[in-house]
Amino acid sequence: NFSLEGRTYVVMGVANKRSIAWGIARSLHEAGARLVFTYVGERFGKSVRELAESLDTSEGQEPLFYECDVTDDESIIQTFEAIGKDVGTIHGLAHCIAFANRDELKGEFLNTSRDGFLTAQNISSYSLTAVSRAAKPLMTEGGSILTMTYLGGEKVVQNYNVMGVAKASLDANMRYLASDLGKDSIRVNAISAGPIRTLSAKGVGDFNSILSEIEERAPLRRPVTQEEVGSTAYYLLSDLSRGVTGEIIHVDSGFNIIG
Ligand code: 0WD
Repeated sequence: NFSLEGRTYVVMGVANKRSIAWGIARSLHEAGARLVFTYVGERFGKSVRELAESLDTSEGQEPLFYECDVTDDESIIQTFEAIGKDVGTIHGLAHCIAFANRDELKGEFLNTSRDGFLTAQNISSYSLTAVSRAAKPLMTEGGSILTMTYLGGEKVVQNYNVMGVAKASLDANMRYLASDLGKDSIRVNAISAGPIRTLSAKGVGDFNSILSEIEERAPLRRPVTQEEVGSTAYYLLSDLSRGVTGEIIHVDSGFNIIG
């Protein structure tokens, strides 16, 4: 029985209905999970509340909301303390957060500033370490942590630049966390999603040509959807994947195998 009824998952990074985090949230919701959302800033707070209200929730599935800025250690600690007080045990967490300055997601990587480099690493990679540490005490029955990565961390993808280096860091970060947390029955994995048109994707230079290359060259000849990422997230966050940790699963229409 791989239903998520009676289980609670934290979903971080729903900005709007196009967010990958929202695809993951819907998939967990359909499997019966209770959802805890974190957001940054009141604008996204309003948006995630409106979205969550559209979910048809049964008893015990009522969503909860917390503001959490992952650049701030105190904010992370307070958020997870509050979640612990309100729901007790959590069974997993989806980390769907990344940021880089828009002007460094185009042109030559060579021009990346120290500040821009550190910002991308801080929000897009280190946050997984800090959040996992804060979430661990709530995973008293073991758990599953999921992050979102991209091919640009494995291979050079034009314009992805500083974010590619942050994703390479995130991938290693995920593996070291998997190694530390395995003894507590906590698994840590990543989904490497193909390009999906979201708010964050808008910041990447010439995103349209990245998408059209998928249509021309990926084995499935089409981009993936938030729902497809959601299905694999359900697999990784549920006991279906109980023997899997430290893994990156590509949900990318097979694009990563093409040379
Ligand atoms: O093609 C794509 N869209 C892909 C995205 C392909 C492969 C991977 N990904 C990754 C992204 O790099 C990211 O890690 O998936 C994750 C989710 O991204 P998304 O769904 O594409 O983007 P979006 O809907 O914009 O959500 C990212 C959110 C932020 O939205 P904005 O637009 O404000 O950057 O990350 C959150 C925020 O909600 N975020 C933060 N959360 C807490 N503290 C912070 C912060 N300091 N900064 C950004």
